[in-house]
Amino acid sequence: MDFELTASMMCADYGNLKKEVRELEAGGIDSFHIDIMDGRYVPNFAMSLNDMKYIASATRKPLDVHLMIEHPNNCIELFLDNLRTGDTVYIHPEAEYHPSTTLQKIINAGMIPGIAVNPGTSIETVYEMLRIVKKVLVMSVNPGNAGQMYLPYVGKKMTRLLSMRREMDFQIYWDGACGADKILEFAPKGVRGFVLGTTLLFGKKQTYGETLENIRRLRF
Ligand code: S6P
Ligand code: MG
Repeated sequence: MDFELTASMMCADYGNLKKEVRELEAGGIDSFHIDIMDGRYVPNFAMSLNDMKYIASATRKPLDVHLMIEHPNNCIELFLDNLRTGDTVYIHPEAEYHPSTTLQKIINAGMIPGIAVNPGTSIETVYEMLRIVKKVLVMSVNPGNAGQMYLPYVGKKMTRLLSMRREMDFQIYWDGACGADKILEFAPKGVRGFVLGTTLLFGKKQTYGETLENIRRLRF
């Protein structure tokens, strides 16, 4: 089964970031998920511009930049100028007055445009943006922290979004508390990728390579 695995780098060991990137790459990770926070849109400061720049310089794999910041339009060039064609940038529509303007900037810069949809945000409120974006990052935890509990009501939204892909051209990604059970259930239904954090990838006794291989070997 074809699906993407991306590593949530806010969960990495920052004392050994270079080694972390190298081991994740060697283990077969598809991309690096960068959780940028401003302490206002979410009550945390996980990663910022310099962390993203460093990881962009340390790997040729795609970056998956999840902007949890207020009014990203005010400073999005700082991020776009340091990314590569084909990297993804997600914004939260609630954090922006004119999210379609910001998404257009992402497109014009050659990046893949995405929106992140909070657990409490209904599809109706982001419907028109589904025509613009290529990726929808469905949050199955409230944004801001790793290591939270899965919010089961998000499953229904995931299923609804999957059915809407017939009329619109976007892929769905899972962010938050992603365990093997979620991959087993949702990859066959068409969820294209999964962000791996503390639930499945980081802080385990096995190597990243072993964990990623086990996921690829899941029996669907
Ligand atoms: C949360 C953030 C996520 C987390 C990821 C961590 O605000 O967007 O990307 O880093 O969910 O994974 P886990 O398995 O610890 O929930
Ligand atoms: Mg994220």
